[in-house]
Order: sequence, then C-alpha cells, then structure tokens
Amino acid sequence: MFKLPELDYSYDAFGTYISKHVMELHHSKHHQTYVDKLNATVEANPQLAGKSVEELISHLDALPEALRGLVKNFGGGHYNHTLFWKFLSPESGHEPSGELADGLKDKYGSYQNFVDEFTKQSLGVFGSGWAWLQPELSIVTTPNQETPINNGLAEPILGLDVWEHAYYLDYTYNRADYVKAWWEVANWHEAAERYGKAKG
Ligand code: MN3
Repeated sequence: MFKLPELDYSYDAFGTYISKHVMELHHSKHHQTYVDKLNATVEANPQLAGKSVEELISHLDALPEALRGLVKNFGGGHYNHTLFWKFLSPESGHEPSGELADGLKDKYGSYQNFVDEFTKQSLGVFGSGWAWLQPELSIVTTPNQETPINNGLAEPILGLDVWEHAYYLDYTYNRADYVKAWWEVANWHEAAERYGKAKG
C-alpha cells in the first residue's frame, strides 16, 4: 500500500509564501486523494501489486490500455507530490551554491537568467501541470500528472506544481505571484544533493 509521506516541516513553515491552509489542503487532501486512488487501482488490479510507484509510471506502455491513464494520473500524482514536498524548505538556501550554481551559470549565463527562463516556462504551462529542473540542467514541463520519468527522462532535481490547487487560495489567478514566492522557498540544498548524485 502506498502511503502519504510525512513532511519535514509544519504546514505553517512558509509564512505568506505558501499559506498553512494551502499546505494542509494540498498535502492532506489533494495528495492523499492520489494515494487513495492509486491504492484502489492496485487493489482492483493485482498485476500492479508489489511494484514501486517509479516502476509503475516508468513502464506505462507495458500496462493494459485501460490502466494506463489511471496509473499515469494517480501514480504520477503521488510521485510528483512526494518530490514537490522535498523541493520545498523553510531553510531553502535562497540561491544555489557550489557545483550547481556553477552549472546553472555556465548553461544560462547567470542565476537570474535561469530564474527568468524557469519562470517563463512555468507560466507557459497551459492549464494544470509542472515545471522541472533536470539533472543536466535543462528545464522541462509536463501536463497534468505526467512526469519526466514517464517520458523516459531522469528524475528531476527541482520542480514546481503549477496546478491551480497549489496557489489559487493564496494568489487567485496570479500564477506569476505564486512562482515568484516559490523562489523564496525552493529547496536548493536538495537540488544540489540530487545534482551531485546524478553527476556521480
Ligand atoms: Mn498539487
């Protein structure tokens, strides 16, 4: 059975950047619903049992067509949100340091250029979806609960949920204000660690 992960911080850890109310709903209701529906899908389809969420969503083609959408949506929702909580921190570091900072500077010219490009792509996601920073420092977006690993890419090192449920109660339709606030709480320590591991 899949389980809702516990958070490394409290729901009120992000002050006004992301409110306690939104954090609580997002984690205890939205994410929990993905977990519950993924578990219900696995229970109803024993051929899915015993596999990790990564295995399930990385091999959608191997599944019967009737199951692909369910696993992609509920498995992807569980996987994406599990990453998203790790990609937030009340002690975010504010800016990348070390090798990751150097890498971003090499690829984008400056940290600010990277922020601008990632922001642009986040705002460009039509409807619901995600923006991700990949270990090779490219930026990719995915619709709905699709995720880099079900498109044959590596696990991201940072990522942002741009579904309205992530920001509407705090920022109404102003996704740009939400993205701007997110830079204050993006977990650069986690990203640097993942970057280092991916580089080997
Ligand atoms: Mn979400």
